[in-house]
Order: sequence, then C-alpha cells, then structure tokens
Amino acid sequence: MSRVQKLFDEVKLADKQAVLLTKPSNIFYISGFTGEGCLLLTKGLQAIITDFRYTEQAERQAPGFSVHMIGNGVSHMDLAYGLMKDEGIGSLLYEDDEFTVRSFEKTKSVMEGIAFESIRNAPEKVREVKDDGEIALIEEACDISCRAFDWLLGELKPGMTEIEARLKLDFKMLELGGDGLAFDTIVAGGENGSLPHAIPGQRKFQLGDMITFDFGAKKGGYCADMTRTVALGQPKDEMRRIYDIVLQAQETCEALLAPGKNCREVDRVARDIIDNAGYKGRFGHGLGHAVGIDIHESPRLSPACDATLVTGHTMTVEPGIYVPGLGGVRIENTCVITADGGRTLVHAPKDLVIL
Ligand SMILES: [Mn+2]
Repeated sequence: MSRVQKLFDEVKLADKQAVLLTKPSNIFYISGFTGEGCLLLTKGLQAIITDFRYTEQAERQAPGFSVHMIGNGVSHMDLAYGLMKDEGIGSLLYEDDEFTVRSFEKTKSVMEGIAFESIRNAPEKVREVKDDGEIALIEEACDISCRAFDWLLGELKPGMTEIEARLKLDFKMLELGGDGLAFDTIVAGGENGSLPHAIPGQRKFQLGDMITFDFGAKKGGYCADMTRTVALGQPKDEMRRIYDIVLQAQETCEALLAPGKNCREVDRVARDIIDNAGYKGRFGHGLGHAVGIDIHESPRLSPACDATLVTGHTMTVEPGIYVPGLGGVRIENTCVITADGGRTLVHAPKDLVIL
C-alpha cells in the first residue's frame, strides 16, 4: 500500500477533506521531497507546493506528485486554497503541533469557508512501523556509526579534548558514507559523564577517565543512535561497578524486546535493576525511544508510555547511571522488533573497552 493510502486509512479521509503537511519529516516520508514547502493531499490530488529553488528537485524526488510553484504575491496557502476549491474541499486536516499561531491565523484568513481539524499526529503514527527498506537504511546508518567509532578508539589519547574527539568522530561518519549526522554528537569525559546530554568542551581526557560517546550517522534520511562508554586506562572501582549495572540493565531489556511487550513495563525492568543496585534516582530519563527519519519518534520506552511494541518498531535501549562529581555510564543500541523478538542494528561490542 502506498504511504499516502496508509495515511488516508489512518485518518479515515472523507471525500471532501484534504490533508496539509508542513512538517519536513512527514513531507519526506510521504513524498520523498526534502526541500522547503508543503504537501496537499486529497483523494484526487497529490501536490507539492514549493518555490523556484526546489521545483526541479521536487519533480525528481517525488515523481508521483504534481509540483506547484508559488510567486508573484501568491503564497503557499493561496495556492493550496485554490487547489482545494478546484477539488470542492470543505475541511482540512493540518498539523497543529507544527503551525505557529501567526501562520495559523494567516492560513485561516486566506482559506475562507474551510473547516480546520487537527490531524493528531496521524503521519507520525503511520511512521512508527518501518518497512524493510527503512530498516535497512537505519542499519546502514548504524553500521557507518560503528565503523567510525571503532576507528576513533585507536585515536583516543590522554590530553585530547572532547571537542577534538567529537570532530574526529563526526568527520569519520561522513567520510564513511553518512549523508549527515543524526544529532549533535555527545562526548563527555570523566566527571562530565554525569551530564546525560553533555556538550563537548575543552576538557582534556585523563588516564582513569570513563568517556561517554552518544552519536549517530544519517543514511538515506534515516538516523542511527548509539552510545558507548569506554575507559582510558583503569577506571575507578565504582565506575567499573556502575558499568556492570548499566550493561546488565541494557542487555536484560534488549533481550525482552518483542511484539506484544508494553513499553512502560520494559522501562520498569531497567529502572528496577538500577534502583535495586543502589542507584535509585540516578537514571532520570526514559529507557529508549523510537528512531527513524527523526531521532526521537514514538513510541517511547518510558514510564509515561503505555504503547505496545509491534513488529517493525525501531527502538533504542539506553539505560544510564549519572553521579555528579564522579561521572556516568550509558550504553545504547538501536534495535528492531521482529516477529520473534528483537534484533540489534548496532553491532559494536558492549563489554567494557579499556584503552
Ligand atoms: Mn537515543
């Protein structure tokens, strides 16, 4: 089934109803178009509305779509309204989490007589289940990330700064074929490891540091997400113990992944392991999240998510322990839910690496 049809089924599109997509990740998923603009979909029309910079690109990237160019005082919404009138459209499903208040007011004033209704993240819902092609791209992105990291391990030395290590890793991911980076790479050495989303800085690595790297390449529009914590020289006894606890939580929960599993319950298992090992309150984020075109997608492995895992979900499993003044450990794989369980798409070793 085409992705447009999947979306129409999800929203139960009526004959006189249109869908307007303005979020780049949803536009890309539905059409393949990566430029600026919006998508207007009805039962009789699949249109990309864009400007001169992207019209040829849209024709190349989205062959099944008609491409409409704004200009001469005609805005995206003017053009969309004209197309809707031609189709006799009376109501519009739009992304209420994307529009600014200003652009929504403007759109309403342009589209006289149209009833507006939230699409309620239906495109994101359809995107939750990945097809084989999408999974292959995520696995390729993970493979590039793993190979870049394996190379980086041979480069890490005392005296190197977090920023220098980050630059080397980012460059290698691009050199190995990444189209880009899935997000800003995190490098956190020594006591900085207690910051789950540390910004790489001028701190120099020292012997005895544990260093956390959270990173991912992009391939074909899809993200990788992985985290490893490694030691430079022999780490402190407590850090080694923390590593073992995080590894146990990660491996236990990765092995639990399967269709039918409740997201909140998988998160609970990791939280119990960490709490019972004496680190209650030191794992303050969710266990994981879905990964795809966006780095953070639904569902989530978190206390707040009651969703059920199904085949084709691509989920991270990333427990961590963070102790201010000491440091932190996080270990993360991106995994796909399969018919009989789960499979990691990240093939880097997880046992503690001591450099
Ligand atoms: Mn992650």
